[in-house]
Amino acid sequence: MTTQFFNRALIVFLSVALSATFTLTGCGGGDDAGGGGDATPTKTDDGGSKASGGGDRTPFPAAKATASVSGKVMFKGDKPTVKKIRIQGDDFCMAQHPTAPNDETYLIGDDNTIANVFVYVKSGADKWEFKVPSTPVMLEQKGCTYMPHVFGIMAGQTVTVKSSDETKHNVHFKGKKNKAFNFSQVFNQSDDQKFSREEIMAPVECDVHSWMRSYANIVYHTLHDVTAAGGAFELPKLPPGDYEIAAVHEALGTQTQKITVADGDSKTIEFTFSK
Ligand SMILES: [Cu+2]
Repeated sequence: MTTQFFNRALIVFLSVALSATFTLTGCGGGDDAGGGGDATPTKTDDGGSKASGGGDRTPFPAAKATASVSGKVMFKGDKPTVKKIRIQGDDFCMAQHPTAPNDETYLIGDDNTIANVFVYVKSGADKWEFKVPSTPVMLEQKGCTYMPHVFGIMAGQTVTVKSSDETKHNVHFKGKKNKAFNFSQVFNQSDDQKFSREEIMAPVECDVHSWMRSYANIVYHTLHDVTAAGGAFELPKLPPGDYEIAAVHEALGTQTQKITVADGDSKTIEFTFSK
């Protein structure tokens, strides 16, 4: 009788200990959604070499890119509550916003379309080497807000960070796969930066104004777009082939779709997110 009780107690103890171990492991492993397992950059800058055509890539056949892919990003279900941003601690910023502005996380229209969704070719373009666009992507600080709130850029392309505000900002890139940068800017100051590795929804924040946030989406090609108000996107023209298209929202996650396009095709796809 006593032995039986002891055995049962031992089993209970062991199973509790085991489940505790699993819980802890699960917790640690699941906390890395943004950066994946590759948070620590390796010493060799393979991102740069991949961007400039490492391996056996061939130049992107622009002349064969005749298929267009466009579409819309929609929201389904109960819309999340849009928070108000509390602008405080800076007279200039407060003067720009006599009333509290809306938080930009959820820009969902009355027609349920979602703005600020990054849409890109996730696979199917890996075999090509893309020319880095000579035009920089502009990231402006205006009215103590980053504009745009979400942007796409090719690895190796310049992002010009500029301040149009008569106050001091501190631009802090907090990506996990690219080298961080962190510098202050005054009115009319402009600084160029580059990213070398693919990284999606990597935050750029301001260390002075806690509400300021933008998201950089760095890819190895130019086949990307960000939805504007109205939820519409249009990818640059694609050569015929099979592709996986991804739509990424900063809070709602990622949706993917596989498509096949032929010469001169005009395809429309729709992504639907819910909370
Ligand atoms: Cu700021």
